[in-house]
Amino acid sequence: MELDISGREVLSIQGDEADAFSEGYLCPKGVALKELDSDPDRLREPMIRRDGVWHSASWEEAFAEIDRRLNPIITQHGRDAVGLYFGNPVVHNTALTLYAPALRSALGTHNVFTASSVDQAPKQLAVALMFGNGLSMPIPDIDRCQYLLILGANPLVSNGSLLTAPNIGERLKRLRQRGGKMVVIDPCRTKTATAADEHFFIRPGTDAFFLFAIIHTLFAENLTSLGKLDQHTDGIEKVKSLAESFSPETVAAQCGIDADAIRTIARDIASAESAAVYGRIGTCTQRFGTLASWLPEVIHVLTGNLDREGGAMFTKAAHGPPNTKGAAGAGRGLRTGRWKSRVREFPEIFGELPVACLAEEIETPGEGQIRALVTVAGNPVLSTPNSERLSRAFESLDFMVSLDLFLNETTRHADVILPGISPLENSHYDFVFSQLAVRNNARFSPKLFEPPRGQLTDWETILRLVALLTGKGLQVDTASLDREILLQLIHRETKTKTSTIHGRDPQEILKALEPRVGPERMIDFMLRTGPYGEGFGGNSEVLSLAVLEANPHGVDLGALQQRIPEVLRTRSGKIELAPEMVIEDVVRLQQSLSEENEEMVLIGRRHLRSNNSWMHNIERLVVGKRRCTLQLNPTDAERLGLQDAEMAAVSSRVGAIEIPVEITDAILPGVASIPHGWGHDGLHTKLQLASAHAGVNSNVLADEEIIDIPSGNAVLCGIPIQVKQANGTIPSSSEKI
Ligand SMILES: Nc1nc2c(c(=O)[nH]1)N[C@H]1C(S)=C(S)[C@@H](COP(=O)(O)OP(=O)(O)OC[C@H]3O[C@@H](n4cnc5c(=O)[nH]c(N)nc54)[C@H](O)[C@@H]3O)O[C@H]1N2
Ligand SMILES: Nc1nc2c(c(=O)[nH]1)N[C@H]1C(S)=C(S)[C@@H](COP(=O)(O)OP(=O)(O)OC[C@H]3O[C@@H](n4cnc5c(=O)[nH]c(N)nc54)[C@H](O)[C@@H]3O)O[C@H]1N2
Ligand SMILES: [Mo]
Repeated sequence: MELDISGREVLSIQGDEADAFSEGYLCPKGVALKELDSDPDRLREPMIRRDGVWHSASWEEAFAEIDRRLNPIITQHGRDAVGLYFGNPVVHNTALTLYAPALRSALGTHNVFTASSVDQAPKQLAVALMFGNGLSMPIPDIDRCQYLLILGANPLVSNGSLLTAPNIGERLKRLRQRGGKMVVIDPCRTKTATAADEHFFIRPGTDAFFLFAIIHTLFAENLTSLGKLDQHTDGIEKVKSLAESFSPETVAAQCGIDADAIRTIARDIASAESAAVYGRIGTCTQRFGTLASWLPEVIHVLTGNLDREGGAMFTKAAHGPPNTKGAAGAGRGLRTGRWKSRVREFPEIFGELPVACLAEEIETPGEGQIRALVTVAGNPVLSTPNSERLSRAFESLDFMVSLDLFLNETTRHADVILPGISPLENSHYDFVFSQLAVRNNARFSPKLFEPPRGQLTDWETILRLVALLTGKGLQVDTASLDREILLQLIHRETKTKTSTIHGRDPQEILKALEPRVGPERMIDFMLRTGPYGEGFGGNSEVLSLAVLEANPHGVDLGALQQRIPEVLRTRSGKIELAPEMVIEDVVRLQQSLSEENEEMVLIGRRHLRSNNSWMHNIERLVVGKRRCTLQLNPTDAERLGLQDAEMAAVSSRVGAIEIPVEITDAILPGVASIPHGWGHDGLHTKLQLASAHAGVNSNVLADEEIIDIPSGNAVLCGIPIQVKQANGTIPSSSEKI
């Protein structure tokens, strides 16, 4: 983006027309960085809560308080007594991404939770088992694709996510202009569905049936054609036999989609010059999340669209992610279950436990009980299931510390809040989303402003915590700790046979990175040892941080390239089409074929001017028509005796809320939708504007006991609910804004 500034003031923000990737597109939340930066509610000093009252504190006081209260808990009860929750913005903040691992290992707890388990965990599990690494996501090559099937995603509003494509609306328009076809499968006629050639309503939670029926058709009609993938794939016969029982006729009623329509989609995918299937929140956060995330990749393989131009391809990010490291073509695969959650005995995956298990781990006494919690850029009280239980559990903790920008629904339970700095005071390099992008590209955004005097940067804050947790005390030299951490990374790289700096002297590499420090030094190191880097060979043309600094509009590294078999890191060196851990769950799917449908289920939705739970304190993002409503189909509204804008009472096994109704035929009968991230009740928070546009928290209704079994991901789409008229309450005037 392009920012016009004067002194410490932002005059305007707009898209950067010259950017190598964005085409100048900017979403309203980007423009809102100006207000985020100047928001008077944004915390600028550490806060300590004593006897229920918040006090601003100096950094020294805040760290002393953490040392005084957290360390004795660890000494007395062990490292597992501390829980750790990383929220979604950890991956949007370069310093947090780079230094979070140090905090994690300093804490040394098994009780690690992240927003992944209310999001993409099933997809990561599926691709890790199939391709050997959790970040080896096949990305729909939408700039060259000729047939795109979208399930449970609304990229015209969300702009992608596991498919990073700025200005995706324009890109999808071009897909159709060049004769390509776009089909959307969603219980809602979303903005994306409206822009597609075809939209089919689907009953929530039934995508695995639908996808299996496509695969059934591919085999039944001899439409499979693996091409070069054939020699790299194991498990085809297994998939074929599993698909046998899911004919289009068998699943049509469950899905609510015609058998003929399913067959046509299967034939169209098979005959298209290139095709990709993209599933997102609707396919991940549902009861068959892992199956519905695995099956699109099976379709890609069976139709030869995996690793094909215009199909689904593997991005090769410049910072050198794991699927560019080590020996090419095979690896260690995924190991899971190295430890288990204490109460539900859920196995660890990628070193973490499902956040749906967090409350019970705090509440249940015994060895390993969570007594203290550290949250980093997360708002689990609004974002994860059974909010009221979680809120109570947080209140019962002996100690809680949060790294955040705001005093909100989660951090109000903390004893100490350590404020992050403004995004404009942080430099930025996008690790995660450059690994998920539809073009290989890299860019670096330097910080615009110095943080206020005395304010710690995000990486210094984490290193101070690391120091006090590892016995280095309160007075630590963060610069030397930073050097130590980097040296470990360098050592590991110089010991790796396949690295471009194998066998080199770590001190020499460290010296070559001078005079940079902190995140910039790490980024430079990663770029120079990455797949486009110069390997510290002195070639200044090749990618390094200096090159990115000289190219402020970013560097285009080209369209996605074929990467099979090089990208694979499975033990077998093959694509594992039928991983054990996934196909075990097919039995559960088969059983549910004969289950009675729930009368009413809840799903969620997103809005262009809303970002999960935390950007509602910005005027330009909350003004306008009321958005936190219960969408209902007219037939349901009539059956329930509910009028438009009337208050409905909605309840589930775990909670109840009241919310105004919005009647729309864009939603399937039997399905209701509420956006998540609202419910800013204003109690003990400092979010003035958000409290005036409070809305209600849909996750009060989400049931922490209903999870996708293989991944442990929370089910946020397809929650059984009851809806009725509320007792005469009318919406407050502020709600009407
Ligand atoms: N404006 C905006 N953009 C965002 C975000 C935001 O909050 N606001 N959040 C960001 C984040 S963190 C993420 S993870 C992404 C998410 O990106 P998306 O997944 O594209 O976003 P959603 O709008 O939640 O779309 C999910 C869709 O799934 C549908 N759905 C629900 N249940 C089912 C089902 O069982 N089957 C099928 N087929 N569909 C179903 C819903 O109707 C909805 O249209 O967006 C990112 N971008
Ligand atoms: N029902 C339902 N629930 C959902 C979803 C859904 O579709 N439906 N979507 C799920 C998804 S996809 C996601 S990703 C999760 C998100 O879950 P979370 O990550 O737990 O929640 P966020 O709303 O993203 O809150 C982010 C927090 O980070 C803080 N923050 C933002 N930037 C920074 C920073 O730079 N530094 C620091 N220190 N703090 C910062 C904000 O103030 C806020 O408190 O929600 C999930 N919950
Ligand atoms: Mo997300």
